[in-house]
Amino acid sequence: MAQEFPTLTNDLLLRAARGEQTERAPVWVMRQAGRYLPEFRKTRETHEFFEICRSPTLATEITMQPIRRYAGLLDAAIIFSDILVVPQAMGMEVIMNPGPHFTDPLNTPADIEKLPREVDVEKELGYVFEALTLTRKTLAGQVPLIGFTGAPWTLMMYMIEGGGSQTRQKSKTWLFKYPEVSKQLLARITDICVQYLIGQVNAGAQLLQVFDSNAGDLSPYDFSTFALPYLKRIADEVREGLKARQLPVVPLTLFAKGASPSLAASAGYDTIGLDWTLDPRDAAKLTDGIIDGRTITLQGNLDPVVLYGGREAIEREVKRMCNAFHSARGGACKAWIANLGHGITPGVDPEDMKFFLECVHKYSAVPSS
Ligand code: 1CP
Repeated sequence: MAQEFPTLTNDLLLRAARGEQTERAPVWVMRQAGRYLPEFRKTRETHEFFEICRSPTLATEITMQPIRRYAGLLDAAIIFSDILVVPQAMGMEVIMNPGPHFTDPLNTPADIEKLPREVDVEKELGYVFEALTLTRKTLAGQVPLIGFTGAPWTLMMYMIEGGGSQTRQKSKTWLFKYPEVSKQLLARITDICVQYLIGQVNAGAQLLQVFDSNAGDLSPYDFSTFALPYLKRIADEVREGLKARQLPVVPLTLFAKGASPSLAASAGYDTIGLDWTLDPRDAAKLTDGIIDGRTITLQGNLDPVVLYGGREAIEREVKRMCNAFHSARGGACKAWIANLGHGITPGVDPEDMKFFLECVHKYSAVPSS
């Protein structure tokens, strides 16, 4: 049964995620709690990255930083954590230095045997659940709280490469050389993601996002073989698990960066995230009706680098984005969650981020006449 939390006063995000028409587009930004904020850098001076993730008070504090700074302008909070807490829960050591680094990545298929067969998600990731519950209470219903996980393929890539990588050569080699072992690994990651996401809703998450940030490294065939089945399993099993536990069946978002929108949409999520290489009008045509004839909500998709272009460029490009999403929906503000096409980067001036949010408020509303 769901816990009791303060009533939500701004449900714009949830309405847009359900495909509804909204008075303006809800807006949030991937990595909104991050290094571009001086208050975040200050906290990081004295606290190591995963120490923050593991401390419910610190994680809540960081999650709240952009909500406080941009009060009334942001329409969602996203829990401060990282996708790499899942490999950590599977017994792998990850340090942030300054990017993620695995001390002992998977090198050969035999290394999979070193991973535990069963992972007690409640025990290993209970600190994320505590952070979600504390954040949800601290938000006091101001805006909905987003929970997330990395997608199986993206997590597998990190577990094999041992960190960020340009070519993904090691991890992609596994797909071609050891396809069956790769599928076993992907299935094991999927099992954990499912339990982890259900636990997040139990703890207070009101929408869930799956980050398949490395989807674009795969050909459409390989995406269909090594990413899609697991993404589908996550959507189906999370919904079933939520129903079985009498928890709210919250909206699900898939951000499969670089994947074809029609393939991504076929995974069955309520919302599909778009990067800036996609025209929203094309994406709407490719995704509409793919699942049960319904409208799939789109999220995105301003190029994050626009935020370095100065006020004139930000205003111009936000207007262009709004026009594109409006015309994708026949002139209405409907089934659209405004965001950047990927995470906000560390050099952005927080005042320019504020201006971006103000522009979305101003230009995403469609006059009613
Ligand atoms: O030292 C620091 O403070 C590190 C910067 C940082 C931050 C702020 C990292 C390291 N992770 C995060 C937080 C984070 N990561 C959030 C917080 C919530 C938010 O405000 O959005 C989220 C949702 C993530 C998810 C994440 N981590 C993704 C998926 C999203 C994306 O950007 O594609 C990925 C790929 C990661 C791995 C990761 N963690 C950190 C870095 C620098 C990276 C990317 C490394 C690489 O591939 O080169």
